[in-house]
Amino acid sequence: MFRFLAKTLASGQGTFDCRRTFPRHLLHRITTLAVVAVTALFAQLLYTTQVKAQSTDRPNIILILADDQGYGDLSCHGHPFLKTPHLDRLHAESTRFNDFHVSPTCAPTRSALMSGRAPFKNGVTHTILERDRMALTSTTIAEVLKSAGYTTGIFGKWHLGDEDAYQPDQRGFDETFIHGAGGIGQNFAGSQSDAPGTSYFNPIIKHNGTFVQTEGYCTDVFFQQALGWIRSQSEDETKPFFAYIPTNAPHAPYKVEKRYSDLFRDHCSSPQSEFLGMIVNIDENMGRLMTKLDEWDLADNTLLIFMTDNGSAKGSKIYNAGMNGGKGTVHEGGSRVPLFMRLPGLTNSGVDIETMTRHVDLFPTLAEIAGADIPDDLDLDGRSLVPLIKNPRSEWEHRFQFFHSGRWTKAGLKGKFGKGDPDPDHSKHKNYAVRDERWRLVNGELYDLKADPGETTDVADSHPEIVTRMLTAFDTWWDEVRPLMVNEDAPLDVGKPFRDQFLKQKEEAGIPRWSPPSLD
Ligand SMILES: [Ca+2]
Repeated sequence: MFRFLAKTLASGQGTFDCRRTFPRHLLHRITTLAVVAVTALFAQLLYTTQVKAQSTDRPNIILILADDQGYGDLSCHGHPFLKTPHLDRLHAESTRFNDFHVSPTCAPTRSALMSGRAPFKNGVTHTILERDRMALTSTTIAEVLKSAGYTTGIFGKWHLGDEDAYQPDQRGFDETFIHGAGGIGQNFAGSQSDAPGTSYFNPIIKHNGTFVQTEGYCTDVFFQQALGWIRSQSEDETKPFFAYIPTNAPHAPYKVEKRYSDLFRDHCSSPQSEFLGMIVNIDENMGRLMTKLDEWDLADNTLLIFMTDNGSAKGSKIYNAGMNGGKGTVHEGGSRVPLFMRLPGLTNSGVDIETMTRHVDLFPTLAEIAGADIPDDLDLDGRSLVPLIKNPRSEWEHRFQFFHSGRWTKAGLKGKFGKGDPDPDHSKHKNYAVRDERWRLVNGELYDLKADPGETTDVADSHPEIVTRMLTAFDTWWDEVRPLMVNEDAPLDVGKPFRDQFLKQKEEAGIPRWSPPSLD
């Protein structure tokens, strides 16, 4: 019926014939029916478009951040014997940022990711000694996403301050399931000290302010909890979620079930075999996550991101994808890490973006994808990656990126962290780097990455004008960040919140067992 009417309307000849053959009242009736049908068709089309727009306007966001896994620690990046089939699948289905850089160590990268600003501007100049605390004036991406209606959760490592005011529940996260800084079971001068007796197996976790005794391997526990939360959030289709899953693995100490490290018995010795085994376990959890997203019909409306927080801690000497340096260094291998992004309808499978990008870019990127307004007074350091995602060859204005390992001495402290010169300005030209699309200036040495990606030959003497331009930009940057290092003189006698709260709860109420959410 509808096809006939559409055909009749579309054909001038048909309409003319109708006028000649059909009585007027019948012709009028057919025309009315046709108008109603076409209107209904347009309404249906409009509705379909609106539904589709709604589902991609505010996609769910899942951000996986592995700890200390480098660019080379993946089979899709050419590793000679490590197999990561699930991350390889995500790599194949993603837009890949192949020249993506973070900071040389942990807390600095996390602060940049959360705030969209250079780590030093958040006061984060170290991973310990209260210098991991992200300034309370910083606004987090979780807060911005919440303003756009997102529900937010963190599952794993926060490492931006253990004191209550610095904890993620005060920084925009609705659901928190975390261990203490810097890593599971760690203990340093200052507030850092995880719950006593915790470990990579059966870790004690602070879940929304209450300590629970979990059962299982740390990475498995974080993914299990995150997946349960994702599933419960997905029941409300009107409210998108942001799940941040920063794993503690494969950070030291290198503890993992023997069946994982045994995979590498013929290739390398301990602790490299455990390190790679921890990555295999992460890969399995990535597989479980992607399977569940498919099963729960969430994959099409979820931005899935995988990245890591610094260069490889234990893998760079086995395979480093041709780069120089690993975790903690300001060479390429210290900061260049994987970044895979998958959101059907926005990203495309197997697309490579070679433009240099940075951790601070993710804040404006996620805000744009989520349709969240960034407050006017936020002075962000990054740029949205959306134009590059839409067109990998889009115009991209030249910019310098700056790297500094920080970690200078704490004045008055006994032991190795108190030895040396505590003045940050005296460390300005130690362990720094400046990058643009072609060059990397590393502690005064200049490398032409186009010709020499492995940074083997210093060409500073041949290009003094490039060195001068990069050093001038670095001076300007240092002058900008230096006044914002608010944690330099932070007192260390502030108690140990994780330890103290755990002991208090144990005494008063006991430590309940964790109830793993069912995923079936
Ligand atoms: Ca790390």
